[in-house]
Amino acid sequence: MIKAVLWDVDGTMAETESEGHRVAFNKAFELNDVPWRWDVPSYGELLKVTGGFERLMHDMRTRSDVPVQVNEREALARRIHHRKNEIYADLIRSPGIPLRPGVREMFDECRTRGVTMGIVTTTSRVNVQALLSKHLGPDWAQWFGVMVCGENVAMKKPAPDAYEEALQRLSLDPLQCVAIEDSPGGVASAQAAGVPVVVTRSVYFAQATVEDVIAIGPGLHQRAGWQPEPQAGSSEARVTLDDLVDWQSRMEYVSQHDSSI
Ligand code: XBP
Ligand code: MG
Repeated sequence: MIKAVLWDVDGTMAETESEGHRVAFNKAFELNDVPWRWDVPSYGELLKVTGGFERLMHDMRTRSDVPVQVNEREALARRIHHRKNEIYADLIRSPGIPLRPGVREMFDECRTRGVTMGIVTTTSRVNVQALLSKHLGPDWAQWFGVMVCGENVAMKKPAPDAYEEALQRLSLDPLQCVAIEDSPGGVASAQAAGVPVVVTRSVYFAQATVEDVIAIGPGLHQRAGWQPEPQAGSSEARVTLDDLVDWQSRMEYVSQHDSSI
């Protein structure tokens, strides 16, 4: 039996990247009087760099209209990133971004059946707070037995640090857990810590190559389109905790390769 379900946040719990973080970054650029804007496709490329601050620093290295001094560049990036997170929290409050379908049901099922949930993310804690307080109410943190965010680790995903930290805090072995992820970086991070991974495809990583996961599918809300197929005979229309347990015990590793390259 699984002891803990470890959740990624952005892309997995909610589609927060395009209309959340990206829009907030663009607004923060505007308010900081810089002419940069990230459109939907180019932000998809930038998502290969995990962590909003790191993503911004990476993008700034490709631009000529940035402070020459590294410390000034970094200070500007910190200012913009801080403002971005404030704007992101406002966006999450209103108009809001829904949880992906099937996520709330899996949260409820884990709680009812006494399976610990953990948050393992490269995003900042304030962003998790904004999203989950909106959807789960003021006691949202009590839903989770552990929370590891970007600021809690030396190396963000795809490094294993975030998952290793969560396992250590929970005193669990990797094979007592399942990670739910959407991105290749997140998958790599969980795998490097030895945690079996279930992938729910997100908008930005719909095509991305994913290798050696225990299941991959379009989302927790439906049983169709999953590989391996969920077990027969469920009365539910969605993926359930029993399906996670079943995939975890079967350990039939599956891969999907990017067909666009
Ligand atoms: C995804 C990320 C995050 C967000 C921005 O995190 O890479 O960096 O895009 O967050 P995950 P910050 O999928 O692991 O939840 O600006 O707070 O870094
Ligand atoms: Mg993600």
